[in-house]
Order: sequence, then C-alpha cells, then structure tokens
Amino acid sequence: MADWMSQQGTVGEALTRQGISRRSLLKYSSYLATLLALPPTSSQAIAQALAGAKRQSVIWLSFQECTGCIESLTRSFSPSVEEMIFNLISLDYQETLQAAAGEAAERARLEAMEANKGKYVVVVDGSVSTRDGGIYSTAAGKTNLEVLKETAKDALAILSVGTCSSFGGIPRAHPNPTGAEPVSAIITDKPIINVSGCPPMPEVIAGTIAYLVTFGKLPELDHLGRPKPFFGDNIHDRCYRRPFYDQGKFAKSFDDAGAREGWCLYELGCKGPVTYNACATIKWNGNTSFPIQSGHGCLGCSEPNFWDAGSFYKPLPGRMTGAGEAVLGAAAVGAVAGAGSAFIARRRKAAASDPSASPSVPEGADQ
Ligand code: FSX
Repeated sequence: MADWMSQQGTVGEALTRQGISRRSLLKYSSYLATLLALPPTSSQAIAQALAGAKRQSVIWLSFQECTGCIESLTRSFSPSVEEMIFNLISLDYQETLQAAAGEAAERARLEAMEANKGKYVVVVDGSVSTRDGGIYSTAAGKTNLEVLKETAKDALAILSVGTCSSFGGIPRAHPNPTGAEPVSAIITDKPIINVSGCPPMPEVIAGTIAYLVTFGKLPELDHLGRPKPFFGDNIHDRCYRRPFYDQGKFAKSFDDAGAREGWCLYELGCKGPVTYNACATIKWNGNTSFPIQSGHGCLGCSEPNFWDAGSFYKPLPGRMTGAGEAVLGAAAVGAVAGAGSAFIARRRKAAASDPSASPSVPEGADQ
C-alpha cells in the first residue's frame, strides 16, 4: 500500500501531498454534485467541505467474492475517480492493495480499530460464510464471520460494496454450499449502506464514500439500503432503447435487423425494467457504454437473487401487445410504474426541492 493511502490528516493536506490542484478538486466536486443530484452551485461548498474534512479511516474486508469489486474501483477508466477516492480516505487495511502480509497485516487492522474506535468505516466486499461456524472462508486463521463481527463492533458504519456483501450474490446462489449471507444478515446494530452491482460501478462506490466524508452522514437509502442518488431509477426508465419499447419494436434475436437498429431487448430477456442502478446514465469505462448499449440485455446484477431469478434470456413475466403496451407480471409492475420523466429533469427537480441537498450543514452519522 502506498504510504499516502493510510496517512491521517485532512483531505486538503492529502491532495497537496499528491500535487492535486484546487482546480482538480473543484472539478471533482462539480462532478460529485451532478452524480448526487445536487445543485451545480453546491460544488464550491462541497470542495470547501472536502478540503477541510478529516480523511475517513477505512478498514476494507474482502470475503467470498471474485475481487471484481476492488478491480472495478482500481481499474476505473477515470483515474481521477480512483485517485480522488484514495485521497478522501485513510485506507488502513485492504488485503488486495496493502503491502503488509501475515501478522503485520492483521496488526494493522487491530491498530486502526483501536486508534479510530467508533469512528472508522468498514467496507466489505463478498458474502459471509455462516455454515458450520463459517469455516468455508477463512483468512489468518479466523473465519470471515469472526473477523466481520470483531471489526464491526466499534465501527461508525458499514459499506457493503457489491451484490455479494449487499445481498449474498453469486456465493449465495442455489445450493449455497457455504451458507453465504449478506453483511446485513449478521450485523444488525450498525448503519449499513448497500452499494450493489456485480461488480458495482466505480463512480457509485467513490460517490457514496465522498458523500460520507463531505456530509458526515449517510445518503438517503432505498428500501434495500442502497443510496437513492444512484439507485433511485431503474435501467429501463433511463435506457436509450426505451423509445423502441414504447413503439413496440423488439429485437427477436441478437443478430436480427431489429437488433442492428437498436430495438428493445426486452423479449431477449433484458432485466432493465426490474433493475435499479446507474449503468444507463453514468455508464462504464468513462461514460463509454453499458451492457444494453453493447447489444446484450441487462442481467439485473444489482438486485437480490439475480443469479437464481430464472434465465437471463427469458423475457420478464408479462406480455407485450402489438401497440407496444406492456402487460407485465406482478413482479415487474412495481418496477415499471412511474416510468417516463427524463433523468436529468428528475435529478434537477430532486435537487431543487430537497433542502438537505445543501452541503453546508454537515451532521453526524444519524441514520
Ligand atoms: Fe461479488 Fe465482489 Fe460480483 Fe465479484 O468483491 S459482487 S462476485 S464482481 O467481486 O463481491
């Protein structure tokens, strides 16, 4: 781990050490304001709050996972996201990135817990094995279950990064041989934010941490504990193929004329109507594309049980009429309800009507 990752002090001091200019901080703050649906005028205040904020001590635990979550963050197309996030936090323990190994690594975790008692944030990627006492996933002679309970005890809050730690994910798929569970099934006395996605979007991980550091409180969460600024809309509502859905134009195979014209992938199994995430707006690889734009339906990877929810290539329950009106099954109706208004317009409206959007009143973690 680079030294600067785990140094204490303010975000402003960390940026200066890295030679990052105030202009870059302002640029990032303005980007953050857009991501969080805050008024553009708030970027100055965000920059000021960030520069003076203490770097958040973070202990990052990796359990049953594929390392896709940390890869998503560190291989992010936009280096500014990665650089900025590591300046916002003091990353005191992270098995994939840290140089320390063995006893020294475990000591670093215990020392960070002691030094920042009640103030550190635990980031977890991966699900937790619970069968037979959790023996199916261990590190340094301890089960993930033990390490999670031990580390969470004096934490301020927990950030479950990825669908595995948020909802169990692929390790929890049938027949779930390790008794995999999400963090929220084990830790019930701490605030938990679920940043789901398999993997989650780097901008969403970074934006959520930046929100915590800037405002000193949790963002508003949806009914599954996900930050609403990123998970408030479903993929279908924001999809550029949506006009074809409304016109009843559906690709029947991945290489037919409709597919080549960019028609809707609903009949090829796209789960966009029941999936909440920011892929259709922020997109991946520096706003380059996302699965639906690349010609494949959404798999629904940010939703609970996505792996066991039936074939990725079977259409959602319901039927389409010739006029393009959907008569959806019960599971899909709720997700599609309220579709229509443009994403940017909705964000602006939310920003204008939400007094808590002002970054000038940081509060304690109170949710
Ligand atoms: Fe899970 Fe993440 Fe999917 Fe992989 O750490 S959310 S399998 S991208 O790696 O936990």
